[in-house]
Formats: sequence, structure tokens, C-alpha cells
Amino acid sequence: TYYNVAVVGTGAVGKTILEVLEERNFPVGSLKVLATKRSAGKKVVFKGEELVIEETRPESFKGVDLALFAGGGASKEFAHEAVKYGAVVIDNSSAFRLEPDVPLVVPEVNPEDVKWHKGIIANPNCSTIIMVVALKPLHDAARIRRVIVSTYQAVSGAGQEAIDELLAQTKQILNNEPISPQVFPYQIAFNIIPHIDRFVEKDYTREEMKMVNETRKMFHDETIAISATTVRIPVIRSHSEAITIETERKLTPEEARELLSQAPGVVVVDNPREQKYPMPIDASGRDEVFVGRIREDISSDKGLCLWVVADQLRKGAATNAVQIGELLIENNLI
Ligand code: 11C
Repeated sequence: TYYNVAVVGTGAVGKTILEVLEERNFPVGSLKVLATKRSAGKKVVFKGEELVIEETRPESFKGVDLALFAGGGASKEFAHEAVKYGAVVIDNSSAFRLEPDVPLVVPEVNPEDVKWHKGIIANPNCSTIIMVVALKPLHDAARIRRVIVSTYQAVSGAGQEAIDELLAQTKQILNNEPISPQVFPYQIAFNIIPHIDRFVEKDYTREEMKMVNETRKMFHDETIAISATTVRIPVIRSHSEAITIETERKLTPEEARELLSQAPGVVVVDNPREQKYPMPIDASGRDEVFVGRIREDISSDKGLCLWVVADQLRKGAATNAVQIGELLIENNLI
């Protein structure tokens, strides 16, 4: 069986969705690429064929079986319209993630939740996806009670313009030219910014609270204590996270390493003697979540520290969305 697919959005995530659909040989019958008026008329290539980007309208979803929304404002405007026309929507924006009747899914973590979808399935935030893939096997084995996480997030998380800003600014600074930040609130080249998305409750940012609320929803456990600090760094691609967990039962680094090396979607890169640990340059272009620096938290009885890196445009967004599509097909849910 083949499916009529629409991809909504042609930025960094939208482009990656097209790449992943092609690479994984997703059973695409027909493909529509939709975007705002600004991009309409431009072309993209899918499986060697040129497709003209169309402006998204409610009627665009007529006959579409599966609509993959890359994120941004289009979701609020068109996701429900797409469902009305009979499409199943996989949405990468934050618009519906915490709605009680919308499953929020990472296939390695809570695949069963796709079964109760009512038309929309949400794809979590990239930093959350990366963290939960690494934490799920540890949670299943020893029950995580607390998580402290600090992120080191690549600029591409903020889209193509953010990549352009980092590259342009780096050149300007090296040439002693003036800079004028547009995407980020401050200079990002040769700097880091401890602020992603807007400030919300208790002086946390929305990005930080996404990591808290989305993780609890997917683990079906509102009692896990989580505190995040999310930071933008001048790396083009792949997010990194320093994570410390406390578990109900003590987990030794050896046991954690063993559990993680068996876990789906995870690659352990952890050999301090040979200076082996995950880094963004190695994770970029890959679909797995890389885990290293696995060690005892020497400040706590039942604590464990990890360093986690993954390509946030792929596993953190596009690949996860396409995997949800595959899960829907396997379960006859489209
Ligand atoms: C970033 N995590 O790296 C953000 C981008 O809720 O899907 C993704 C925002 C979201 O800037």
C-alpha cells in the first residue's frame, strides 16, 4: 500500500523530512510539498523528481492520507483542517503536545500511545526526544525519580536563518566588522546564550519546561522531578546534553552501559581511556542517540551522570516524525 503524503514546511526540518522519507523508502504514493506564500513556486527534489512547492490552504489536504507538519505557525492554522479532510497529522510544532487527547510519541519510548490518536500525533521537542531515548531503558530498569539536565543546543534548532546568522557573524567578527543579531538576542559566534525560547514560569524558559512536561507525559509519570537549563552554543548541528539522574534502585555505570548498549536507537560511545565520547561532529547526519561519559554521580547514593548527543534535525525532529508514520502503518492506523 502507498500513501498520499503532504509535508508542510520547507525549512531545516521540512527539508530533512523529505530526505528521511526518501532514505527510508517510506511508501509514498503521491507527495505534496506545502509552505507559506513566500516559498510557493520554488522547487524541491524528491527521489530525483522536481516538485513545485505549493502554498498551504485548507483544500490542499483533500486526498492526503498523512500530513507531516515540520513545525511553526502552520500547525495551529491547518492541522485541524487536514484532519477534517481525513488526513492523519504528525505535528512537529509545540501547539498540541500537551493536549490530553493528542498522543506525544517517541517510538523507542511509548509506541503504544499512537493507538489512541484522534487525527493528530505530536512529535516532541528535539531536546526532549534526545533525552528520553537515552533515559527510557534506565527508567524501565531502575525507575528514575529525578533528572537534572543542561543542554548545549546547536543553532539549527532555531532554523535555517539561525545557521546563516552564525556563519555570517563568525566571518564578520574575524574581519573586525560590526554585527547585528537578528535571530538570537545576542551575538552567538564565539559566545553561548543561556536562553532558548521565552521566559515563562519561575524564571525557567519554555524550552526548559518542554523538557519537563513532555518527558512526564511520555513516561506517564507526573511525579518525576526534572529541572533543565537550556543553552544555545555556536555549533551548527546536533544537540548535546549533560544529564544527571537519581533512580529508585541504584544503577551502576556498568549496568547502565549494558542497558544502553541493548537499547533501540542508542549507541554507546564511552571509553575515557581512549578519549572516546559522543560529539556533535560525529552525531550529525545520523539517526541514533549517542551516549557516553557514563559514570557514578559522586555527590549522590543513587545518582548517575551521562553525556548524550544526537542530530536534532534527524532523530530530534524529522526521523522521529517519519518513524511515527511507520508505526501508524504497522498498526493499521492511517
Ligand atoms: C531549539 N528545541 O533547539 C528548539 C527548536 O518546540 O519544536 C524546536 C522547538 C519545538 O531551538
